[in-house]
Amino acid sequence: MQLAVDKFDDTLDAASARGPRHDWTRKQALALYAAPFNDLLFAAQTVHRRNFDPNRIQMSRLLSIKTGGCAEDCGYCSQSAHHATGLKASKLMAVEAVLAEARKAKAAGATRYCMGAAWREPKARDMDQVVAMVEGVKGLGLETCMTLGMLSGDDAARLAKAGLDYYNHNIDTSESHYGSVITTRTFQDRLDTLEKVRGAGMKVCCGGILGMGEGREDRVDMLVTLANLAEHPESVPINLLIPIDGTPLQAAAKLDTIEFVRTIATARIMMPASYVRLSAGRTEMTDEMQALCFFAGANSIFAGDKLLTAGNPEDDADAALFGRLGLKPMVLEDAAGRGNDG
Ligand code: SAM
Ligand code: DTB
Ligand code: SF4
Repeated sequence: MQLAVDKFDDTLDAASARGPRHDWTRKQALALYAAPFNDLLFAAQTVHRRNFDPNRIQMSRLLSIKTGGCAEDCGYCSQSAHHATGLKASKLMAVEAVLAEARKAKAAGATRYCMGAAWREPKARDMDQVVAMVEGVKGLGLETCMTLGMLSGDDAARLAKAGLDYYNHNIDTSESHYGSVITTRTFQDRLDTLEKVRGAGMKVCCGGILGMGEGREDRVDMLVTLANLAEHPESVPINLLIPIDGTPLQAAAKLDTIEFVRTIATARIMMPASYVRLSAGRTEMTDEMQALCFFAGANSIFAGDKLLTAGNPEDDADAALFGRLGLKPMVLEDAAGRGNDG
């Protein structure tokens, strides 16, 4: 037993001595992921403390600026036009309406505002409106994030110029599981957009969803792809599938909680300076599960009672949880200079 622990310590020391790594093999990542749970969590918390204040959580707020009717067939999504989910589609919101929501989010303590659209990619005719949203939200003193689907190099450059700090574009799962979840685009399409986002100088928010019928090796492969990008994504959202009636994944088997926590801990170790976000699915998590995730290195959440179309814990519930755990929301000055988010 002791031998296993020593070997694990060696692996970790080797991992951290060379700084953030981009050359993970599946075997190395799987060895971390599958280590005795106490060793894994201790290591993840150690790495976390070297890079962040362990008791501060970054808070983002989400707004769906264009809901439903999406051309893509993502098997988990309420907004795909391919699935009969009963969701009412709506048009792109007016800029002023978005700014009114962003002001409320700021007053409620958010430091980052994330705007999502149910698009395969933005159309040329929508870009002026989207750019005005970025400029307006940025002008309120919030960090800006958007998720609009695939981007051309020109779109990415325009968004960056308007002041968009982050672009969210998830790889969602492993390359080998991808085709069982989405058929209207490829894993490579996602990587191509991520490169354009980087090329335009924006920060990357990229993660995935757990509990979509994938295996442990798929979860590990997803983390290997993220950690082996030329630069680690500054934010790594880890979503727990919210099963939506009418989608192909409506009856997916529930993921073991410990597997979820292992994924968070492994992400923390492999991408030591990234914000690891405990994202969708918190309404189904106990306080104890969320506490374990924070101990494992998650240091960001979506706050507010709505995600894009699905529910999220009420502010009161999060405030009570933070009180029990002695956690504090991060303010923008905390975020500057911590992690790789400087
Ligand atoms: N259309 C854009 C795109 O797909 O990139 C942006 C919006 S999309 C809803 C953003 C992300 O939300 C997805 O990539 C997926 O990871 C996550 N997501 C969507 N539906 C979900 C669900 N039911 N459960 C958990 N995560 C979900
Ligand atoms: C991410 O990884 N999760 C957020 C955000 N990026 C855009 C979205 C979660 C969506 C959950 C399902 C819904 O609200 O429809
Ligand atoms: Fe469209 Fe995004 Fe939903 Fe896929 S996840 S169907 S791209 S809104």
